[in-house]
Amino acid sequence: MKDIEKILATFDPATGRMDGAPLTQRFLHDLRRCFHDAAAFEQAAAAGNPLIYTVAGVEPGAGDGDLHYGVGMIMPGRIGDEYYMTKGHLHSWREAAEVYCGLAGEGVMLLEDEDGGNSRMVPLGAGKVVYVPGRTAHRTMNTGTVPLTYIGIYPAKAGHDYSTIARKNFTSIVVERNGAPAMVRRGTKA
Ligand code: S6P
Ligand code: ZN
Repeated sequence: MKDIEKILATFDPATGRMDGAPLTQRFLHDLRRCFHDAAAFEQAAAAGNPLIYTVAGVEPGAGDGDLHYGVGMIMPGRIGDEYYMTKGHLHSWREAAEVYCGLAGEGVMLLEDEDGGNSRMVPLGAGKVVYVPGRTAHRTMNTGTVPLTYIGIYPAKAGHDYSTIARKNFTSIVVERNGAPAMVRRGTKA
């Protein structure tokens, strides 16, 4: 059996910080070309480089049957009408699915078939579990006023493909409309 350090982890559901786990931090300048409103991005990026999200990652093993997981935290905020969000990715091993459990705060996930033909916005928050099927690009947004925290659990072999998203971005965006999140096609006015 694995050592207790690999079996048990302790995290703070309010902040997403986990004892002893490496923390990836993404700042606004890391998210260039993710947001649809380029002018709003440049204005915000000129004013500063705030922390947008963190992921505390746990990788207990790398075998065929192993799992990895990460506790994510996204700050509340928007660039123009678009909510703070993750870069988003496909898994390098395309068949790899993932389970997200919301811990605190309010948010949504944007799920898109790899061919971009089908987009879906799914709520993520305390009491919500989202199953992300294989071959599905996924990006997470904080639509609330406090940090959104969640845990994502995925096969150790999944890997992360960020380059496909960097090249094509998501077909849809999630924006604030009348105080609520709405999914619209990129490049259209809703
Ligand atoms: C990993 C899982 C999450 C994300 C996290 C940050 O497969 O989906 O832990 O890594 O939500 O998003 P991103 O797109 O920057 O990896
Ligand atoms: Zn993933």
